[in-house]
Amino acid sequence: MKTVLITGATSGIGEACAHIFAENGYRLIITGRREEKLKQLTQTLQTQYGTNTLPLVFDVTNKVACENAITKLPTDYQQIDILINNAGLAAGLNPIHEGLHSDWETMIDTNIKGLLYMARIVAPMMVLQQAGHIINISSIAGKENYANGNVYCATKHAVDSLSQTMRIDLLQHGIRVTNIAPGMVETEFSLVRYKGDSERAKKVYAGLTPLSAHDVADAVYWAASRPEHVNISDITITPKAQANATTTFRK
Ligand code: NDP
Ligand code: 8X3
Repeated sequence: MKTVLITGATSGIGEACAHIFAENGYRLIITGRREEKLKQLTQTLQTQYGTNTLPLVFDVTNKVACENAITKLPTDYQQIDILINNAGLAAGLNPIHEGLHSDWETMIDTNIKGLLYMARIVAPMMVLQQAGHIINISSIAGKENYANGNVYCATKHAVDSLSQTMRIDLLQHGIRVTNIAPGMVETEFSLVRYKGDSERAKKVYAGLTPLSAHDVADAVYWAASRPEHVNISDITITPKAQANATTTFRK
């Protein structure tokens, strides 16, 4: 049985990935900061699919917490076959001259440093195995830029770049690296970006059908389930109503 570690599984894309991998017979390590949500998901996965799930509560911005969680895994969970670096967020949407330092730090610490901490802990385990798959959830904001997206876009460009360089560094160790770049996905993302303003969050998706978290999880699972000799480098996935980061068709 293969093991997948999913960061940020308490909602959205990470939670949908947990379902699809559980449904397909994987053993799961799910992480996030919200303990209650992780507990509930563990229970649901057990009930729906009979999945062995290890919930780990930690903040990916805390390097020591990441290390403590992953270096003390129970024996059954020590061989990680797939790491899905999904935990991430946007905080605020301000022009650069009005940006909040605290928002910038949160995004840089989570989207770049958190992803790096996890890769730095898990990649050596995969190197020992001479096998593994790292799937980084970047964004269309890692391919293009949009007004007021400044630091969020920069963090996702960093993820895109790291996916490319990880692929080079890990090539000789038989480790696959995939970058996933979704467009608009209706999750808690906009609610988090707008700090709980649900009306503003809802407007992001008004007049179009956004991707669901499941749509993205489906692409993640497809990349993970290709034959061993195949590496899917990069997937950009948008709703039909979104042509690029800034062009949408709304009815
Ligand atoms: P959600 O807000 O629904 O989920 C984000 C997840 O990340 C949560 O499980 C949250 O868990 C976790 N997370 C955030 N910060 C931390 C942290 N410091 N430590 C641990 N976990 C953390 O959003 P999405 O599912 O949409 O986002 C998932 C990824 O997809 C992100 O990287 C996002 O940038 C990316 N993305 C999203 C798009 C969208 O339109 N929704 C489009 C393109 C990319 P908890 O709060 O419990 O810690
Ligand atoms: C989330 C999608 O377009 O808001 O990464 O940046 S977008």
